[in-house]
Amino acid sequence: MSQSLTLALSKGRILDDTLPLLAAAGILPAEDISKSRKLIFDTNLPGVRLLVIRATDVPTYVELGAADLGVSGKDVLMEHGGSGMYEPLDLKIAVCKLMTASLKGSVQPEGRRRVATKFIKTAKRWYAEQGIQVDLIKLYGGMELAPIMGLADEIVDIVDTGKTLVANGLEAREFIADISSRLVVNRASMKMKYQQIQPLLDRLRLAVEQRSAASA
Ligand code: PRT
Ligand code: MG
Repeated sequence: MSQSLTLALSKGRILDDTLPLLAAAGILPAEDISKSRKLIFDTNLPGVRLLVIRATDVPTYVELGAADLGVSGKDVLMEHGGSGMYEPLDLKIAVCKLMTASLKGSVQPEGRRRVATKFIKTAKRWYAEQGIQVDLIKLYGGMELAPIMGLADEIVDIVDTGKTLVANGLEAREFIADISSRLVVNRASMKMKYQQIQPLLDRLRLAVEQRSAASA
């Protein structure tokens, strides 16, 4: 008898890269996710369901067992900080870097630095490691605006091509972490549903390898 299996997917840009990987691993949504307002989707596999939710909510669903598996950005996982999950596979999608950035050519103040970010916990940890004293300012988006408006001396944000920074007169300064999306698995599910999860992991691992090989 096969048990049910629930995968929590991050909507937004990660989803576009996740669906081809799932397809290559043999999991197809029963309907077009992009054309639907639904949050739960059946798939071609009996008992396997997809949740399409806010990226920042994925670790919560997986850690608490409301989903067995999830796809989540490493930035989101670092910030969530939970321990109730395994992270068995780097999906190598939505690749980017977490960096600090400030106004082009600006010099950082001698004293405490004001840092705007949505990654408060990650930034707190990183600046402490560097021995830099900061006042953290929580923002929910558009971090680039903060140095321009004098709200902050520096930001911590995701950088991909760097075009957003340039367009706003900013420049990247320090590298904090390489980011990509990861498959996460609830610890209890890994034990209880190992028979179902293991083959899926194998197929996904293969799909990731084939994708890397194709783009190399
Ligand atoms: O919208 P919501 O609040 O639900 O979540 P979100 O905005 O975090 O979701 P979404 O769909 O934007 O996806 C974010 C996830 O994708 C992140 O958690 C990363 O793991 C990953 N990712 C990969 C990125 C980027 N690349 C990226 N370039 N997330 C954001 N960006 C943004 C960045 O914040 C900046 O504004 O793109 C801009 C920088 O891009 P470049 O190319 O100009 O450098
Ligand atoms: Mg967004």
